[in-house]
Amino acid sequence: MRDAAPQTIYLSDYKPFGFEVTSVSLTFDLDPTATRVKSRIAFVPKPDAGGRMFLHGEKLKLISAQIDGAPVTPDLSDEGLTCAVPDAPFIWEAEVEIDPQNNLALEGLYMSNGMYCTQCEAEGFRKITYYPDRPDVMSVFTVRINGPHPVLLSNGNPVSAADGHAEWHDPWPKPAYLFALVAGELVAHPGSFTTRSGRTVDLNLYVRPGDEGKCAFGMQALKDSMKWDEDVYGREYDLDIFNIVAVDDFNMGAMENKGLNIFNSAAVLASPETSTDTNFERIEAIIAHEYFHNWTGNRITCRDWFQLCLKEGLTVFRDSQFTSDMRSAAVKRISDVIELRGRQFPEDQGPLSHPVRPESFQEINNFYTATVYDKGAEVIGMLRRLVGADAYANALDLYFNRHDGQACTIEDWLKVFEDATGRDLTQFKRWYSQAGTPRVTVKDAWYAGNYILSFTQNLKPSATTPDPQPQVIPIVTGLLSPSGEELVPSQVLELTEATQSFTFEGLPERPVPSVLRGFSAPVVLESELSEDHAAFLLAHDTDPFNRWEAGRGLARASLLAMIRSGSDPDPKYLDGIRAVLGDAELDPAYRALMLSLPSQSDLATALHDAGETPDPAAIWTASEAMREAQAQHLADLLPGLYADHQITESFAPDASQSGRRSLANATLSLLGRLEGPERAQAQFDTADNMTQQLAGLAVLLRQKAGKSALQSFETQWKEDRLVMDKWFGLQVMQAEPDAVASTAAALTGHADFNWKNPNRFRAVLGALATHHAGFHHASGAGYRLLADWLIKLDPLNPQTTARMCSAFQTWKRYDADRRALMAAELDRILALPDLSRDTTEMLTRIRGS
Ligand code: B3K
Ligand code: ZN
Repeated sequence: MRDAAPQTIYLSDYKPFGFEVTSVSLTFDLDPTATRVKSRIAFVPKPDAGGRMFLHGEKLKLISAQIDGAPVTPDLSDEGLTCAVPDAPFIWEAEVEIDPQNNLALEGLYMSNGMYCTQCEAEGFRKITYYPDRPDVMSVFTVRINGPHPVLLSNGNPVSAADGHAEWHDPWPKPAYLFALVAGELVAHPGSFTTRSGRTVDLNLYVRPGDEGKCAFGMQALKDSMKWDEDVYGREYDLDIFNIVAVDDFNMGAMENKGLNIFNSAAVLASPETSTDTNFERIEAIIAHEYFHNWTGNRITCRDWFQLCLKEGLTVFRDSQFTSDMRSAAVKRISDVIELRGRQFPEDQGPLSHPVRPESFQEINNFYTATVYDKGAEVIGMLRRLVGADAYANALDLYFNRHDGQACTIEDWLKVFEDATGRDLTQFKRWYSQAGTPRVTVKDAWYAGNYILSFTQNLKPSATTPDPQPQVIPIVTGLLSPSGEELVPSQVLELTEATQSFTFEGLPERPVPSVLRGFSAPVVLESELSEDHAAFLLAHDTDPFNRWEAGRGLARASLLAMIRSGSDPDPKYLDGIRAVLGDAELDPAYRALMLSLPSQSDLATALHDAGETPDPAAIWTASEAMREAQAQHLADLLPGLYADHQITESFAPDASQSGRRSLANATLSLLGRLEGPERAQAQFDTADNMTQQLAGLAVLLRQKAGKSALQSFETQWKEDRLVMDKWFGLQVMQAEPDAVASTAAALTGHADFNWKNPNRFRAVLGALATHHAGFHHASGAGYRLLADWLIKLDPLNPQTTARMCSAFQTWKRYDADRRALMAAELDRILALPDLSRDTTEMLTRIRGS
């Protein structure tokens, strides 16, 4: 039965563990259904240890336990064991049995395609053996693995290996969540990296036989990341070996286990024929992210899980910097902001809203959120903007020097910045404790050569932040002359009060402001400036982000007017993007982004913000009409743009080629509306890379001319599970709203719909949830189908189920009929007697009172 009153954990209740752990030695005798784990752990009681010790442990069969060689009989519960212990240093030994093959939650030790692997963050180690499974307990691990598999891996450096066993030693103290073990028939794609101090590190990317051809890109991304972290952060790798393993069954993207990163195969395997440009860029970023965790997460870890943003926000910020350096900074910034608005803003403004550092949780896995990760990274970006790049670099050096080997808090992090810069960060800290997206309004005034910008900030009270206080908001602002020159270059205006004005003196004429350049703070900016002003910035702004943002603002305003009153698309917007598209000096990737429209759920958010009830069908119709208008308005440019951005040289997944493909494919989709499907069919038929093939297929599906292409795609790729995930997902994404639920339902009946695999599950049901007009179809069929599948998945894999519940987080925005339909599905799931703690917490928060 479900726990009637799930336990809530509070940050304010934090207490250190009563013992030091000075060494851990583990021996695994691998067996699919009866793996034995022997542990030998050296504990040193702290003065107030109190003679009893609690160790976490879940779903373990205890075979034996000893203290200093004498058998003990601990008290067992569902959460772990309690045992009387000496008040002097002692050795704990235990043997447990676990069942990896039937572990379908993919947490702890489990099996994927016959291979053993682990996922311990956040609290999975307790499913492997009894242990103080909390991040502030750090220790040195030695691991022996006995098993017949050719590859036996764990953390650290190899000590010995022979037929049937391997031993690993990790000299760096680490929390248990960074433990990893892999065993199986794997092949290595090897590499090597020489650190700046001249040490040689062996690199390996381990994959299933058959995937060897998909490793080269990931290996290069790893080397690039290692070099970048040395060059930019002065951080060198610290073991003799760095292994990455690709696994098909994985709940998220990847995991930064010390020296043994484990990756969802979708987040590491790449080849031109099977991966899109978007895949390549994402893979490069995730490899960097996990590698960067070696310092920001592993060497310096979190004291408790409330501090998750300490490692995640910082590491996302670092991987964004890396991608900006490797590719285009402007394109990366725009993509990050699209992502933030698409995922984090709805979370921050709905029932799942929580501070970047939450203060309570029931299931920590539910807090690996866009707020902790992406807003957490924005907070670091603001800090860097406020103190400046040099002071940021000094503060990071101090952070690494002061806290290496420690489990830290946000207070430690901010203190480093205060000590390095002399700045008081008391008010800045509110970014970590207050939930919600601040709204900033701006007004301007002009008199006698003075130009005044007045800002107001406002944060809506919420359950976790009932009495919000003003935050420090860095607003990067520049002023342009009426003829489009940069009159006052970008500077940081620090908004600290609820209302505050900034005056620019001695200007020859009334300037045109460009506010919140580079999206310098994660806020909603409401400007009283006109659409002429936006059109001017779209034509002239020197800040590439704000130039794009001006276009996006015009598109949004026009779409909202079309939704509300059926008006025509705004010619100012269409003329503006026409000028940008025709400017061959501009990066093609940037021009492609100019063509993209605000997502339909973003439009729903905007309507909701304005106090209106979004109608998904009307939003769909307006978005389609705007696409048609783009196609008509750019008709004469499109064939040339398509032809000029074809690539004749051999495939490279770099920023330059992918930008050209992205613009060509954006024009292909518009051309499809003007000309019919022939051009897309030709591209599909002749494509030698997945980006082109999939873009061709998408247009064919949208034109309802994709039947034979779908079949030939399936025939060509049926053995490639990652490509088949795309095949499953695309059909749902490209369906008309009326057909989304039935298409998804039909796909769940396909012989290859292996729903226990999270990638395949997400390919179909995740696509359903993100198709705004399809999921929110008035029939309620989308809601029902998703709920049916969440009900089916929850008993096996609570983590992925709970994560996908967020599809319902905006339910209260919609009309009474849709609200009733969604509430009924939420209640249907919540009524299940054995619903997991993960899903119960998510749905209870979403449903509200
Ligand atoms: N730290 C892991 C995420 C673990 C999620 C556990 N539910 C991957 C990452 O952020 O790098
Ligand atoms: Zn991370």
